[in-house]
Amino acid sequence: PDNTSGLADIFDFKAYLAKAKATVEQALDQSLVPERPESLREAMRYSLLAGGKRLRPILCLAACELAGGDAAQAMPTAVALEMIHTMSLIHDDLPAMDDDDLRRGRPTNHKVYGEAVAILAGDALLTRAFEMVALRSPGVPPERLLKVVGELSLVAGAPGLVGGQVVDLESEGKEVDLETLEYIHLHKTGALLSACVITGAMIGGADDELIAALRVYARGIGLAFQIIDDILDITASSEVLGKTAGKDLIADKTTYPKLLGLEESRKRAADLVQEAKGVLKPWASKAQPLLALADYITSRDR
Ligand code: GRG
Repeated sequence: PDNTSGLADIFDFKAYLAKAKATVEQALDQSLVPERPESLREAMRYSLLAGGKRLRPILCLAACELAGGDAAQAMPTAVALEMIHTMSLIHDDLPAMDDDDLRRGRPTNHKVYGEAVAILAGDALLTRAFEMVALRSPGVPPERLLKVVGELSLVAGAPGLVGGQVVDLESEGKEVDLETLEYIHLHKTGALLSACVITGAMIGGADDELIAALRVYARGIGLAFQIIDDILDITASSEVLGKTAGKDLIADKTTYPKLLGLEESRKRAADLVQEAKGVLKPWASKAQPLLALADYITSRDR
């Protein structure tokens, strides 16, 4: 039935999220078979199946449906996006980078399997991500898959996550300006979030107009996501001096609240979300999951 009026128009986001998360968890669980050697498979599974909000795959599936596609066709790409996200977290936690002992409430990958295996598990997840798209996406026209591979290669590499991480590392202990801070966030976090909706939409057969709107949407929610992250670091640190917050205070990391103040940061995040939602207006009720996800990202408390 067409959800265009009356009570049927009330979108049950909680149910949507729970269902999407469950299907994603199942697909992630099935994505690492067969895998040899067993020790590598265990290290890959340890981080890939460690929980997390699964925001990236869910954004991908929602964008595919918005574009008129079948979400099941985008699932291998949704899994690929979570693999890239997970490998970036494994590598980010390494002693050579952030040197973290805990991730998602558990010991980090290298703490359990050692640095060499953690690096290789990350490498294997990154390459498996491309395999998911190129070789494990039945039924999707090859020209769409080629576009998805292109998009993923841009956001994972120097023009995306890796570039953002390098600028972040180079900025450590320095006062950076708003432009540099936004560069870091747009590359480290925004690029992959953007790829989620763009690749999902590509698989669903989106036209240029929808792709352009989704790029604006994704930039908005990506930056808002990071501003909220910075705000949560501060508010959490004033409650309990948690590990991340404590470390950030010591490293004197530049954050939005530091540059703009807490109130202005909150306002900036809210404005970005409004802008993101605004561009999807022409797609009306079909955009409901993405509209609700934009709110969810800014209302989260962890
Ligand atoms: C991709 C080739 C390649 C290399 C990675 C290490 C690195 C280069 C980049 C670092 C990227 C990084 C750690 C970005 C931060 C991303 C971020 C906002 C993580 C938190 O995301 P949530 O809140 O976490 O979605 P959950 O646990 O819910 O998935």
